[in-house]
Amino acid sequence: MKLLVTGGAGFIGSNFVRLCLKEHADRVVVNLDKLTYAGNPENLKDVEKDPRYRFVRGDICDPDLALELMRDGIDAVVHFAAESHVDRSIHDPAVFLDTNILGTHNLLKCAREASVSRFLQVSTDEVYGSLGPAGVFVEESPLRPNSPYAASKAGADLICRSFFETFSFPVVVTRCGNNYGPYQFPEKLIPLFVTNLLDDIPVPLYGDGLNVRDWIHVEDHCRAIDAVLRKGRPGEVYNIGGRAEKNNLQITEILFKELGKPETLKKFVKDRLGHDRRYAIDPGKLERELGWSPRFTFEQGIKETIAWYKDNEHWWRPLKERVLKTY
Ligand code: NAD
Ligand code: TDX
Repeated sequence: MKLLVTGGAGFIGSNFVRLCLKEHADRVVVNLDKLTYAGNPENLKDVEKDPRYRFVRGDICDPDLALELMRDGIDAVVHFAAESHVDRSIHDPAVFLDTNILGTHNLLKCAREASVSRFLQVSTDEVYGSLGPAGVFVEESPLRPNSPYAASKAGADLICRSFFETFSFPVVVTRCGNNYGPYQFPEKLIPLFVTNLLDDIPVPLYGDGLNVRDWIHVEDHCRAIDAVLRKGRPGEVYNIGGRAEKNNLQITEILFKELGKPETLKKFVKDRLGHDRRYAIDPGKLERELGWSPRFTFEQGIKETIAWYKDNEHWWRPLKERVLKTY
């Protein structure tokens, strides 16, 4: 199977490309990535010479390039490329609309033209909006996105839906919770806090620190995407989650304990605008229909992740500079 992976130089995309090459000898992977501030060829250094892997630097909004790549025997598109950071979308929404909505439409249009037989849209639980203290997101939950990022992903999901309903184009959509693991850009909560603490720099907790996210190890997310790619029903949405709800203060306490750091490094700061209070995902459909289940508990996954950042300072140190320069 020949895959076009978009955004494969980012956090989740690079973990997915590595998993594909390692576990599926029959797979060829073309990685289309613009290398924005979040894209990093270092993430796939270990596979760059693999004859089954090809990197193409380019924009998913470029119609000629996308069509040319897809016409070169692509069987399926796995679409990760996106602007992905909520805080940046509050600061400047425009690029989120260009990449996440128009870019997705461009890929769908080209994939349809090239008769690609499967298109997997990697989406997020944030399209469902925010929950109160009870309840979970199911695939039928209404889309109520609150940040420009979430709205742009919801827009992309709906264009995907329209391609299935209108053209019978075989699209599947996955919606996952918060990922953590190796190669995550250090602007997101866990890698930001871990790398700050390793340098004895205070960690900024937004608001009261009680916002809840549903965490999943990136490898479990990638295995779920792989299951949907192989066995998911066209036109369907599959929620992905690790049943590991934690508030930000609990995450912070775990990191402080694991790294042996003093409470004085904990700093409450002004809240994020429109900060969603709680996400919780029911991954039951994926478990029942496709036989997926997570391999990592949060406790095991976070220990391994902290160890990875400790051992890979050469990877994250230059990116900390980049976080500051690109805002
Ligand atoms: P990331 O920001 O680490 O990586 C995004 C990648 O997309 C980068 O390599 C970047 O260079 C590339 N890219 C951006 N704009 C592009 C363009 N116009 N053309 C080509 N490439 C472009 O993001 P991530 O955290 O790995 O997220 C990947 C996908 O998964 C996104 O679609 C995101 O919405 C979704 N998602 C993320 C999470 C999470 O917790 N990180 C959870 C659920 C869903
Ligand atoms: O410095 C911080 N302090 C803080 O308290 C940062 C960066 C975050 N937070 C809080 C905000 C959230 O409640 O931590 C929580 C997690 O924040 P992020 O890591 O920015 O993730 P989130 O906004 O939940 O979105 C993530 O999960 C869903 C990804 O960035 C999205 O791409 C994905 O769709």
